[in-house]
Amino acid sequence: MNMVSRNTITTDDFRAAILRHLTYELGKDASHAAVEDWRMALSFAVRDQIVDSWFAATRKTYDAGAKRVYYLSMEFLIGRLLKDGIINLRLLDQAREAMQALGQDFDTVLADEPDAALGNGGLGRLAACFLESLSTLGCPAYGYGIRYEHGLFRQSFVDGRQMEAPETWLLQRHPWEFERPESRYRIGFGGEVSTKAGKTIWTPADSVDAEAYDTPVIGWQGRWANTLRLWSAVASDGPFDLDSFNRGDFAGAARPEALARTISRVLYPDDTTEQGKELRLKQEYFLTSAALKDILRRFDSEHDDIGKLPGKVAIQLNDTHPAIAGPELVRILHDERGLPFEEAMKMAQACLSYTNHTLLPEALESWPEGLFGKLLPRHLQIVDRIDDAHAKANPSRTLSARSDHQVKMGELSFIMAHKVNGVSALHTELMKTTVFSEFHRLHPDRIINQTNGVTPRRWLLSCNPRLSGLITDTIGEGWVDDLEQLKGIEPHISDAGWLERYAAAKRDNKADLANWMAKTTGVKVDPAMMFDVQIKRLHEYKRQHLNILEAIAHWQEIKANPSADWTPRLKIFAGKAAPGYFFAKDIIRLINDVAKVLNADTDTRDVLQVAFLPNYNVTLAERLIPAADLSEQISTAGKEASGTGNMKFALNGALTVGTLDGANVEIRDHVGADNFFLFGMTADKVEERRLIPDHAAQAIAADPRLGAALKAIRDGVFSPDEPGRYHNITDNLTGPDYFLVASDFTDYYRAQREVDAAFKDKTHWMTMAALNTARSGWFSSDRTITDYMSQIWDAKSLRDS
Ligand code: NBY
Repeated sequence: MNMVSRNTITTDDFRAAILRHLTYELGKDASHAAVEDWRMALSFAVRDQIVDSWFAATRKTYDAGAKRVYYLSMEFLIGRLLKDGIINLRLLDQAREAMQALGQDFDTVLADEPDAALGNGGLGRLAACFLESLSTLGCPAYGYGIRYEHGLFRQSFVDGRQMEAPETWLLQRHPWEFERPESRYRIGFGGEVSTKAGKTIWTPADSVDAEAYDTPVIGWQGRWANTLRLWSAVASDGPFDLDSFNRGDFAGAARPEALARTISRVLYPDDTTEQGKELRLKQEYFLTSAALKDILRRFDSEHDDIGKLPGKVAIQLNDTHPAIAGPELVRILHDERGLPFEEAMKMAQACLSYTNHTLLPEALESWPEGLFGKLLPRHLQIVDRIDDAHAKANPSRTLSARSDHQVKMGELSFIMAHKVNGVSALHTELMKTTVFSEFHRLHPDRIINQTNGVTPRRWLLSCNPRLSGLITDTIGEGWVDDLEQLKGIEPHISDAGWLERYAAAKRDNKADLANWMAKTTGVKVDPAMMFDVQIKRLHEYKRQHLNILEAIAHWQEIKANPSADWTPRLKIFAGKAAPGYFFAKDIIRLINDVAKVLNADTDTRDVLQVAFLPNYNVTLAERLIPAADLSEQISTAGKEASGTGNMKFALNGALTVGTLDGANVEIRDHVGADNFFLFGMTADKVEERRLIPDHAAQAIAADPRLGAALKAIRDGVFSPDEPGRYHNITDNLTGPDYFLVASDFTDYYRAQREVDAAFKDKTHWMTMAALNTARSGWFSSDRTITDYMSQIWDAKSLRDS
């Protein structure tokens, strides 16, 4: 491994490059430049360096005639890119020094960058980590997505309630992308299907054009760069209708363009599913069709035998959102290129693979056949032929991509993929026994597990410089792209001096967070408190309400005995609720109301506080995770497919309080059961428990603390101006309680008191924290991607060629 810790460009040359961009690209004089101008100039100077290795990688791929991986995803939650680029190019020292020499505060310039939130949560962030690992590993790859004008909404609170405002990351110029007007494809919708001379012809009624924007994705040490290609929708027939314009109808003249652009206007903010929304299906087909056209154009430019396609092209479907790729590829190969149907289908299957991210029934995509057929008439016919071919080759007819007048995208993806993967060991086993059990019996080799991972460049090296500095001091920097090397710190943990340095990094990170919170939210907290963090989308299965119920019960216990030796704790929440998910929004408001009462209570506030930070995004996660003592991973077992935040926390030395769900199971296996606070029912027990009609009532009767906490909510202790405000929540938790909050409460409360006791012994706590860091190397997305490459894509690294 290359041990040079600094890029070879000099600070002076780099400074000159920044000034050159400021002057000639942005047209600004240094004495009049604003922070934004400096950020752009710095970004362009960094980008120059990226472009060189980007071209080199492209050239190598062409020269080798190599297979490429295409990652199709409706979401890429990339966050800020400037620091990421600087770190991977090892330009941190030069960039800091150059900005200083130019009289600019480096951190202020970095903080000026908008957070590109082109995703909802875990699925979108996973796609971003995967792209970075693909580049680090030197695997030729493209990410294909949509260039949403507006990403995930901005969240604020008014009287504790979530407010949504449009997100506007493109208001300023996005310095990382290159517009590619020459890469433009026509995407058709609707219309008619006819046959002529034995050939089927689809004549769409409407169309929009997809225009490409490329962002280079640089890997560690700048040794390889791949492309994230995002599609923007524009009107097929030019920017405006001249006839209308000439008649003086200016609004009408602009209408076609406005209509076309709607397709890439905004990210759907629902992290389960937007069932049956026509625009959503249009977006899915828009992405998929543009990507496939681009893939085949690239293939045709290098090869003249379509039979080679599976050897040169691997297409990964990030959940079912791009599942229309199955029928679309068959349509192209059969209708347009004349392959026999079954051969076209086999070839498509050999190229395609599918990742499942959820078992929640309400999140499995299906489309009413009327809507589907109206928008994609030819594809509906092809879905039926796919079903016929599948049924002919296999004994069972019950397994169908079309049933109950719906097109089932999970089933369709399963049939059209040569590999189907889950995202944690438990989730993959549950796929085999629940949603895909019959398919699994028919195709026992198709389902495989690929436990998720996270990129250590962003989620340790960049976000936690204090800890990564200590690690590099201790074992060198090989860990950055070989994370299992973290094991090398384990022998040092018993050294009191070393452990003190580990503890100091955490302490300083917490102090930074406390200062930042005081500055931005006015909330004053003592960094000596335990920082207990739950950050993720709001969802009943993730059980933020279990966490706040425990806070209430604990508060009541402290109030009854205020002078006891309580462990001071700050509970931090952050996360967005889908705008139409009213129950989740009630949970946010409840947490904010509880925070108001607890934080004002002079009897208890020295030992228990609650803060809900607004507008959770990648940047906030990078700030919170290094400062966390405790990571809340408390989903109802069997419901969280994997989780990836759980991995980031463990890596950064937060201990987990968690259920045996998703990748928690594997985290506990790796870090050791002694260094993990386990509670709650297993997935099997959850299913059993739900069969008891009054499971919630029984749990409440058995635990007076739970009853008292629920009563306080119901009586309006946290909403005195409107006592009934949370009856919807209490009615649910005392009644159906599908996610078993009440039934898991008692064991959760017990585990939290164990956490309190453990936190008092600082040496023991820090030892456990450091063991979490040392043993989390397996959760690198480099490991995940290496396994996808060999087990799914049959793709090779070209980095060292
Ligand atoms: O994918 C998440 C899982 O919940 C989490 O356990 C896992 O770690 C992560 C990566 O594998 N799923 C997720 O984030 N899903 C979405 O964001 C999502 C977004 C849109 C839609 C459905 C799900 N949709 O139907 O529009």
